[in-house]
Amino acid sequence: MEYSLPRLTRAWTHLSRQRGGAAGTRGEGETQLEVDRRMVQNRINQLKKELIEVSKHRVVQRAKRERSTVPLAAIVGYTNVGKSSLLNALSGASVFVEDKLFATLDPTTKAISISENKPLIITDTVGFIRKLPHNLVEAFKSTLEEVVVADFIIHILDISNPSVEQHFKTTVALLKELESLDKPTITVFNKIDKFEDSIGRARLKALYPDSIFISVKTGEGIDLLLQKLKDTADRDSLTMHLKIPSEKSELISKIYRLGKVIGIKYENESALISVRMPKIYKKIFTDYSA
Ligand SMILES: Nc1nc2c(ncn2[C@@H]2O[C@H](COP(=O)(O)OP(=O)(O)OP(=O)(O)O)[C@@H](O)[C@H]2O)c(=O)[nH]1
Ligand SMILES: [Mg+2]
Repeated sequence: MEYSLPRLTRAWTHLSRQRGGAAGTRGEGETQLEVDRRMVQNRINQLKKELIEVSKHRVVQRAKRERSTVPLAAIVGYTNVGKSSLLNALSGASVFVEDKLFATLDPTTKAISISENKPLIITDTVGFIRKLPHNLVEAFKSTLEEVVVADFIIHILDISNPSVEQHFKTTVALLKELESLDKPTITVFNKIDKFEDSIGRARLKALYPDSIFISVKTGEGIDLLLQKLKDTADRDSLTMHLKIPSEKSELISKIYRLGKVIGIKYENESALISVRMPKIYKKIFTDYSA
């Protein structure tokens, strides 16, 4: 609309036809073109207001999730590989968590229960592509931030796409940019219903031994993925209570970088910190257990 506004001269006949004789909307002395401009400008203003509301809502939701101790997984991958389909399949395959905390999650985020009393929040992201146009990076930022705050990553690929290995590299490069490469990652090859090449499949299995092969369409392998999610959530993230003396305060920023700080308070020259962190980092802080 911002693009079209200065170009309305030539388009106004079309607009007025579309509006179909809305007589009376024209203010005194206003030409048709002025009316059209005013209408477009009003629409732009309205959409901008709505966008601000959307991003406010997302910030609030994200802040809530960051504070919560529920593990958070982000589904990432090249565009069109089946990320959104997978999110729907996962939330369909498991019991929805009835909890006030999750009642207002935005549509791209679902809370599932991977086993008794073990909720997991899963969030969809925008499809990664090879060369993200620079002016779009800003627009995608809020969805990419979901990756930054995630406890672990579900990296999904379309096995039936001949460029699957290129897609793998593209996503890994973006994860690296988001400093999320060292998070526990589950590699998932989707659309096996469309891929009959058993040698090709064996080759991928050899290249990515921890990967899982699924079809969101037929449901094959979804149970394996759920099991893997459960294992990863159990195994790879834990809550630690640390006591950092003031002379080691440089560790605090490291804790913030590696984990999700749940609480922090200062007491007698020390910081007492509760943090959820991938298990792999636990050893760094063994000397500081509170
Ligand atoms: N044959 C087959 N098609 C699938 C499977 N999973 C998803 N699809 C189809 O793949 C297409 C893309 O699925 P989406 O879930 O929208 O993919 P996405 O990764 O969310 O796409 P973007 O959000 O655009 O990046 C849809 O037409 C799905 O129906 C599968 O297991 N097998
Ligand atoms: Mg999608």
